[in-house]
Amino acid sequence: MGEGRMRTSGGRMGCARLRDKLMSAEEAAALIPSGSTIGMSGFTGSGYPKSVPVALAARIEAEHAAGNPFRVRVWTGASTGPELDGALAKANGIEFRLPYNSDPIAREKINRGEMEYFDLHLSQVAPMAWQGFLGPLDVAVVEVTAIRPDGSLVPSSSVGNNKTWLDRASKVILEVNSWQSDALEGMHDIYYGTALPPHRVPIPLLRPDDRIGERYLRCDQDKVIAVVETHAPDRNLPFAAPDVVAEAIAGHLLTFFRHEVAKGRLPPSLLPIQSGVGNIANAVLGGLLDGPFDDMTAYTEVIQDGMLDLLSAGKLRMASATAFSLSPEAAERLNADMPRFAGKMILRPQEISNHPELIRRLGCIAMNGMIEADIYGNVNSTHIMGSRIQNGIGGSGDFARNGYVSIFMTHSTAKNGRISAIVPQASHVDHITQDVQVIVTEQGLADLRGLSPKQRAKAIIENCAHPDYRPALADYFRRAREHSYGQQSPSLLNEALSWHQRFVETGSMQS
Ligand code: 0RQ
Repeated sequence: MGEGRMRTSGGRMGCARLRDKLMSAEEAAALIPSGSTIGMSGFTGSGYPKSVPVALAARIEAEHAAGNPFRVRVWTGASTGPELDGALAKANGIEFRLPYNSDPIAREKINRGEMEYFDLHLSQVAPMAWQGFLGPLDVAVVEVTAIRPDGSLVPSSSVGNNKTWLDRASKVILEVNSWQSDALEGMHDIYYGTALPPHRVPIPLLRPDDRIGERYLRCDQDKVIAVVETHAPDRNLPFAAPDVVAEAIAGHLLTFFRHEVAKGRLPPSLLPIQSGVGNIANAVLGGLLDGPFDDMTAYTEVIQDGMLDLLSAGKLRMASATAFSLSPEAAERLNADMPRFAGKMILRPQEISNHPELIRRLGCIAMNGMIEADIYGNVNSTHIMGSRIQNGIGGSGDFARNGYVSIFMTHSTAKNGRISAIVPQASHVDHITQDVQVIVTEQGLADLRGLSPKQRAKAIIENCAHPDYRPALADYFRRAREHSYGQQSPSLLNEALSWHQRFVETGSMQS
């Protein structure tokens, strides 16, 4: 990692006044009172503070051991890492959490009812904070790459809600992480033009590569109570190599894209792609690497391994996101080669990367994973058996409702075939049928555009359901058509959720 691009004096701590606030993570954590609402940086395991949360967790454990209650409320960009959500949840220190979590310890606490969790659209977090809907923000704890001589901040590997946390919080703690490449400087585009109604104006972004803001985060130096130096990597989980199921899903999607281009409904370079994270999403990006589409763009939440490959190969012209989500190898590759990638990537606040106005204007191709879909195409992205949270809705709703075409992907079964991902009725609904246009499993693709509910059911059962479950779904639909109270979306109310109940009771949806 190169040093010395932005430095005038003081290395990454260019501002003398803020350098005076340098202290240990323990000293900084001691400045956070119990009951505080803390806005932390961090999005999909990148750019989250790595030492103050650990020190805070240790302090909380000590307070608990001494019989003193101590819990905090935690807001972030999205998921973070074990040093933040994991450490604080393990210490039983989080009373309330928003807007997205994928940490297994925090997930368990939420599902045991020991932690309150407000799961919301990622585009809405900053506006809701500004509107005052979420209450006051006491402290911001934000990782940055460097502090410049004028006190402005070079953002880290994610932007998330940092602009809002820095502006809204009464006090600010900064972690300056020298592990982050200093070549990140200049990659960010921080838009300060948002306002509350009735003063809102159109956001002047017309193409994914437009720059509409500033390169640095502003920060009121008077609010900074501590600066902590760190040198620690982002979470960077390795990706599993795409399995045959993921590759089959990618194959169906690429056929669909070719078909849409041939029909003139998509341009040859497609439209800006949004892709979720995970095995299937990565396989789709891998498929695009070998596909016929050139000069593509991405307007998305995260830049993952597959996007770096597309950028390297020149298939993807540029990618706009709010964060990286890379495997350790890809992170190393990026850090080593950052200047080459830098001109092709823009990191923005999540209220901009996920903004409904911009997603609609740009015509994003939204591709997201799901837990289950019902035969009418209602999609559940968040809850297992209707009540256990998996992660959260994340940005899937922002992109699904506003995209040019909205695609959901999943294996047709889960838990070794004991669960069907296509069910008579979704046990929880995040995306209503109007927001779901294409469903893809390894079995095939159901193009639901322009179809009525009964036509959708036929397409989903025939194209997407696993053969082990297809006859039972077809039988349910046939009987629903005979006995349902109404015939717009035929349903047998006393049977619609019986597959889930069977799983809860027997460990399998199979009868
Ligand atoms: O559980 O870990 O206990 O085995 O759910 O499932 O198959 O690994 O799939 O990692 O792609 O996640 C919807 C959760 C899919 C994800 C979801 C169980 C399964 C496993 C994970 P185990 P897989 P993925 C853009 C937008 C919402 C956020 C979003 C997600 C676990 O895609 O969080 O879209 N989406 N953000 O066994 C019971 C079923 C199941 C099931 C899977 N039908 N019933 N359990 N599982 N299907 C994001 C960005 O751009 C950042």
